[in-house]
Amino acid sequence: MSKQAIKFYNRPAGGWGALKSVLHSIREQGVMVRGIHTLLKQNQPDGFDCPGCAWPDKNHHSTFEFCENGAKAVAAEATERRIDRAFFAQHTVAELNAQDDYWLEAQGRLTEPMRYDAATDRYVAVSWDEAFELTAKHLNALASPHEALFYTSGRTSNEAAFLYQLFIREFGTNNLPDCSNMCHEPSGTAMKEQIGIGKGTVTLEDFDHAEAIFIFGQNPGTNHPRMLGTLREAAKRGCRIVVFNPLRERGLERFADPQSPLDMLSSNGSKIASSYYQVRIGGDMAVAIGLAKAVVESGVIDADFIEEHTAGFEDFLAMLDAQMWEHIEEQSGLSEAQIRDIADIYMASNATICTWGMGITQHKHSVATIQAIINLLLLKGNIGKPGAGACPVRGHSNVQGDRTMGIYEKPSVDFLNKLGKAFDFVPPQEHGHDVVGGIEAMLKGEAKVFIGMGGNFAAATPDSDRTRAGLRQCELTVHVTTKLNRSHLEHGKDALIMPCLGRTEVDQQAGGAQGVTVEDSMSMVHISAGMNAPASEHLLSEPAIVARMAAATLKHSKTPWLWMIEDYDRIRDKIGEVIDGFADFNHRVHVPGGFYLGNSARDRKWVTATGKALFATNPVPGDMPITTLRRQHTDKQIFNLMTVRSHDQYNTTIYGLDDRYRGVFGQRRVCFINKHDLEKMGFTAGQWVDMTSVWHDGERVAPRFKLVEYDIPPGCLASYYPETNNLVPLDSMADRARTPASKSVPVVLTLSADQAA
Ligand SMILES: Nc1nc2c(c(=O)[nH]1)N[C@H]1C(S)=C(S)[C@@H](COP(=O)(O)OP(=O)(O)OC[C@H]3O[C@@H](n4cnc5c(=O)[nH]c(N)nc54)[C@H](O)[C@@H]3O)O[C@H]1N2
Ligand SMILES: Nc1nc2c(c(=O)[nH]1)N[C@H]1C(S)=C(S)[C@@H](COP(=O)(O)OP(=O)(O)OC[C@H]3O[C@@H](n4cnc5c(=O)[nH]c(N)nc54)[C@H](O)[C@@H]3O)O[C@H]1N2
Ligand SMILES: [Mo]
Repeated sequence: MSKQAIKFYNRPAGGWGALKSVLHSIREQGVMVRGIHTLLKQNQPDGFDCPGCAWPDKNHHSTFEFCENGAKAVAAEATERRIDRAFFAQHTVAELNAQDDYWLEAQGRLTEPMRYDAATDRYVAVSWDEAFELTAKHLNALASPHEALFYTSGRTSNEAAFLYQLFIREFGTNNLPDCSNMCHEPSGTAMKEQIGIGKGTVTLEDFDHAEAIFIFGQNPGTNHPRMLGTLREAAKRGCRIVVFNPLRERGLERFADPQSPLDMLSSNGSKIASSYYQVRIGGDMAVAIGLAKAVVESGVIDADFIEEHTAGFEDFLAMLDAQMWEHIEEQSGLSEAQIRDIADIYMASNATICTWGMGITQHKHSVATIQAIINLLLLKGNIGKPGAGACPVRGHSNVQGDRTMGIYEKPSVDFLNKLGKAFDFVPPQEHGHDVVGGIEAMLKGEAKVFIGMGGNFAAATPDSDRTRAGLRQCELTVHVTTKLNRSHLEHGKDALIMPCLGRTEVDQQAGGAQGVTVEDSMSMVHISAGMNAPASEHLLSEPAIVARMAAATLKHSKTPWLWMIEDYDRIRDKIGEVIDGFADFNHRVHVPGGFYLGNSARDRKWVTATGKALFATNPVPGDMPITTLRRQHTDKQIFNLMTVRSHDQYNTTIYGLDDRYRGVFGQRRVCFINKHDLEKMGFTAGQWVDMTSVWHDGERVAPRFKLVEYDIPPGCLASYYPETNNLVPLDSMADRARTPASKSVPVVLTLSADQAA
């Protein structure tokens, strides 16, 4: 572990530092030989899909694509460390719960199913049959199937997800909250309404043809490192790359590609962003509207496209006309002149891609912001032509596929009808709970059983104290999981841990070793097969866990659950029957590289109410939550806090305590703050502060963060998730999409009572 330090980082992202870090994580997990062998099978036609992120790789081809954080994800799964019943006998749950997330993760892979024993406050071993029977007993004892919540995190394969949603719907509910609710939900909501499909319209090849790429609210150097390789190629061709981010993120400035000897030998790597705009937190909507205003004024639009393919243009023009530059400047933090410069880049480009991440989606106005970005693309016909399009960059490696498979609390009638027909049952029609709704239902005692297919619900969700109280009130919590995490310790009255195989491991079933499939951020579907020996002989695959849980619970099901999992081709045949675009699935998925699912908007087929792409007319918000609060509390200095990822974490999984590119070492409890704000508050860098959120229903506190002076706009702060999740109020969320607004948390800072290091 590194010593605590704050050091300015001025080298490019990637480079030797990344190589060093990979070797370090492999060594740390004790898996030198196996680790390297495993890495060589990552994203290969005969290998497994990287569990790191959802960025695609070219045709799943056979040259080794290096990615530091993908390597960390793999090393973490392939670790030699194990926790078994002896481990749980040594520690009470209260003791384990006093440990931090880094420690919990570092204990290694879970090896056998465990059940909570209240008498000793310990987890004790239980057989799989007993675990499934206990789950079935609780589920069948509920007054209504709607009293159960079934969460999904986005690593779950298509096959497991398909079986899981089928089980849940045969059980009788659409309560399928998932990590998407906290992630790209607003992208789906916004795009479905405007262009008729909630997925990105570009493929990786489009990045070879784009003349401009606009990157909003994303930190690929850490979260999608392979994207930097793509951006580097584009930059080298002369493509203009414009970045919008309150923080100066190193990976977006310079990158040394470990694949490139020249980059590795130069001390400076390659330049990525041609221009970098430090917008104010939540200011992107104002930027996009300002850009549209400038473009329309100049008249450089694609009039034929607008005429033939869009609706709502007149209303859109009227809305733009009513927007005042003063208001746009104030909200965006950029000047009119800067916005006009960017508009010039946009107008000069014949093919522009806009990408975005959590810096856009995790705000109150996220849906409207994404719609403003889509409006901008529509103005120049930048959807459905080579080198152009909308690119929401997904997080979890199969989060998009899970949605495609029906992990959704608001399924369409058409989907339910097909599912019911294929499996001869009547699916429930009423919409279910999303993440926030599920937490509220637990707190009201209306949800009593929580089942988590992967993920870490207790840590990833907002308003941690409340969420955890909700989980503790449940009759039963069940977690299908690979490693120990907070959610197993903030458990229900009865609780089960069901350890499963990871993606790098051989999944042996009656019909032989099985592969599973995943869909990346650009709708490519491919097969993934592990090759490591399972971490323990007691592990089951996710599909097997779902099938056995379903068989134990659903006494009258006509679905041949156990037969389906003998050979996953059988599951895929059914997927082909139910899900659009998956006809002949088994045949197509075995073609090396997989297949493209297609995208209607890319073909300029608009599956919307009007049959056209829609210009949305949301104006620049007059009521940003932070502004309203500042007006109401003139006695307080209210900051806008964004909760972001460090370089050494995967969501709630903490791999290490460094955030190399931001110069933070050996620690995580830091708060990035502007120099002038430090002066204004009379604070100095290195002091400890407590953060208290300002909200209508009381205070929430996160104690002790070290102040780090940083290049960030005034009034804005950044700190890591999940340490700050307790500050995010449950009802602070995106309009319409209900995504927790974890990138705009109003907080005040006070010096901590204890200033000792
Ligand atoms: N190694 C690693 N890889 C990951 C993950 C991980 O934790 N670790 N997580 C995965 C998941 S699930 C996801 S969703 C993705 C997340 O990947 P990102 O979308 O990159 O997520 P964040 O780290 O939350 O970073 C958001 C970025 O948005 C900026 N930002 C915050 N607020 C605003 C704003 O108002 N406007 C603008 N323009 N920018 C803003 C922040 O400064 C930061 O650079 O990564 C995936 N990949
Ligand atoms: N404040 C704040 N909160 C956020 C965010 C933020 O930016 N700020 N980001 C949000 C986003 S974008 C997301 S996607 C969510 C993430 O929320 P989740 O998806 O719920 O959280 P993860 O941390 O990715 O889940 C990690 C756990 O997954 C389990 N796991 C790992 N691999 C496997 C596997 O192969 N199978 C199974 N069954 N389990 C596995 C391990 O036990 C590990 O502990 O968090 C959200 N929360
Ligand atoms: Mo995510």
